[in-house]
Amino acid sequence: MKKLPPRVLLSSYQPWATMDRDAQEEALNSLYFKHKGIYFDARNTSPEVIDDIEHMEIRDDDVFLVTYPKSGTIWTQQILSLIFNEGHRNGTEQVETIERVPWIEYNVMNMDFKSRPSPRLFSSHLPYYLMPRGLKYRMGKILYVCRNPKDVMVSYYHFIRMIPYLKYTIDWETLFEVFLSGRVTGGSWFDHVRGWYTHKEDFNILIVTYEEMKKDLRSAVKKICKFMGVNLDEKAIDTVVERATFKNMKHDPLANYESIPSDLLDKTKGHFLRKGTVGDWKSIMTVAQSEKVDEIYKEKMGDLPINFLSDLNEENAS
Ligand code: PPS
Repeated sequence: MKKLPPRVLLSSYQPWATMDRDAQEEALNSLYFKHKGIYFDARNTSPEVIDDIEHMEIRDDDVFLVTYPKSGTIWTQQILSLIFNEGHRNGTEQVETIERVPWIEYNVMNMDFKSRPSPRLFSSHLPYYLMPRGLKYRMGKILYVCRNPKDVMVSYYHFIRMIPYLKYTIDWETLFEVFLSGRVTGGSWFDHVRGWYTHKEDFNILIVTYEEMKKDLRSAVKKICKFMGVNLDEKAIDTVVERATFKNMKHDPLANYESIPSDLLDKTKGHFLRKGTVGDWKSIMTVAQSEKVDEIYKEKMGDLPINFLSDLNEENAS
C-alpha cells in the first residue's frame, strides 16, 4: 500500500460557523486532497494510487460499478454480488460485499486485484477520465448508478456527521454550499454525472438510476443481469431482489457495512443504511435551497435526456 499523505487534524470539535476562513480551509484540507480536478478522501487514498489506476490491466469480463458517493453504491454492490455468486445467494459463502466488490481507489483492505479470479467485480467513485485506460476501449463492463442530487446531498450530510476524524460539526447550510461547490469526495455531482453521461459512448456501460431501482427493483435486477450476460432463473431473481431490499440489507452483516472500523465511521452517530428513500431531501431542504438546486440543474444538466425523480410520485425530473 502506498504511503498516504499527512493530514492535519483539528484538536477539538468546533461549530463550523465559529471558525475563521483559515481554520475552515485547514479543516477541509485535512479531509480532502485535490487531484486532477476532483477531491478525494485523504485518509484512504493518495494521488499515486489514483494515478496508477489508469494503468490497471482490464479483463474483458471485469465489471465496474461506478457511482457518485451516496447514490446507491452499497445497494448495487449487494445486487452484483448476489447476481454473480451462487454461494452468496444460497448462503453457503460468508463474504462481505466490500470484499466481493472492492473499491479501486480506496483499497482499504489492501487487496491484490491481479490475483482475483474472473469475473472480477469492482466499485469506484471516479470520474470517467480517471478510470483504467482499457475500459475506454470498451473492454469490461460498467454499471453506472446515479441518484437525484437533492437526496444525494442530504444523504451526504448525514454521512459526514459519522466521520470521527472530522473535527468540526458541519451544519446543513454549510454542507449545502460546500456540496454545490464540489468540495467533497467525488467532486461536483453535476460534473460527475454529466461527464459519465456524455461519454457513455466511449464505454461498455449501463446507466441505471437509484429511483428506478426503488420504483421497480425486480425490473432493474433483470436489466442488470441482461447487460452482464448472466442468466438467472426466476427463483434466483427472487432471491436477489429479496436480499437487496432496504429492510433486509439493513440487518445483513455481509452487506450493511456495520463492520467498518469505528476510527473510520462512528456508528453511534448513524448508519450506511439510513433511510433508503426517494424524497428525504424534503425533510431538511428549504424551498429556496431546492429552487437553487433546480436552477443549477437546469443550467448544467438541462440539455441531457436524463430524468431524476426527486419524488416517486412525480413524473418530472428535478
Ligand atoms: S457510499 O458511502 O458512497 O458508498 O454510499 P452509497 O452506498 O452510495 O449510498 C448510501 C445511500 O444508499 C442507501 N441504500 C439503499 N437504498 C435503498 N435500498 C437499499 N437496499 C439501500 N442500501 C443502501 C442508503 O440508505 C443511503 O441513502 P440515505 O438516503 O442516506 O438513506
